[in-house]
Amino acid sequence: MVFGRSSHRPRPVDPVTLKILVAGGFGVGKTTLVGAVSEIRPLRTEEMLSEAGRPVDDVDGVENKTTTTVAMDFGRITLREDLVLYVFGTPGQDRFWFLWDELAQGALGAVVLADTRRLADSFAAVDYFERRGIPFTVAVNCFEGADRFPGETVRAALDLDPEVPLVMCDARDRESVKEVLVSVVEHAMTRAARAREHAPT
Ligand SMILES: Nc1nc2c(ncn2[C@@H]2O[C@H](COP(=O)(O)OP(=O)(O)OP(=O)(O)O)[C@@H](O)[C@H]2O)c(=O)[nH]1
Ligand SMILES: [Mg+2]
Repeated sequence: MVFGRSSHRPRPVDPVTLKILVAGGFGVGKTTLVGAVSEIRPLRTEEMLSEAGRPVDDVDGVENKTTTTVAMDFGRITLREDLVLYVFGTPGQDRFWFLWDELAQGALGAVVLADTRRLADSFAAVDYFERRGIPFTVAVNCFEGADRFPGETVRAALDLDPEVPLVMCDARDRESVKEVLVSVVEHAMTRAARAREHAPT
């Protein structure tokens, strides 16, 4: 009997790992989204919202919010046996913008989470990814009590290119968040394939 590696044994696949960013305005549910979908205990960097921060922390619409992300969220999700996503949540407040360039390095794509009560808070994230050519999906986090708008209205308000996917989601729901992530991956893959087609040979 010969011991050793059998050529017949199915080889475990090395999964492709992709980095996805989750961005959007203050309190739209980024930390919630990463926590809902992650299969590992998510890394969080939450700090208490303080009295001192009250003049600059706009909690209108998320009055029950007691903490805010000061560096990033990190989670992992296996979408398929051969496809693993590392999901990085960004801090929502303007004063942490300096961290974004670091977080965006090597990202395949992004989610811009939006709250229809405070759509303008997500403009900056849309601009950021457009300017850097990073493919993104806009996901409207449907908070209870927030008016539901047709996708076209949100699209127009955010001035999105027609190719940018827009989906409705519940950031607390794993399956809903998975659909958002699948949308980002598909969109990024389509864009990459198109770029390859048009690349000079
Ligand atoms: N009702 C409802 N509440 C939500 C939903 N998503 C998030 N929340 C709540 O909204 C608040 C904000 O959520 P976070 O996940 O901390 O938001 P964030 O975008 O990470 O906030 P920053 O990091 O401070 O920018 C929390 O109190 C959540 O429990 C949702 O879909 N529905
Ligand atoms: Mg957060």
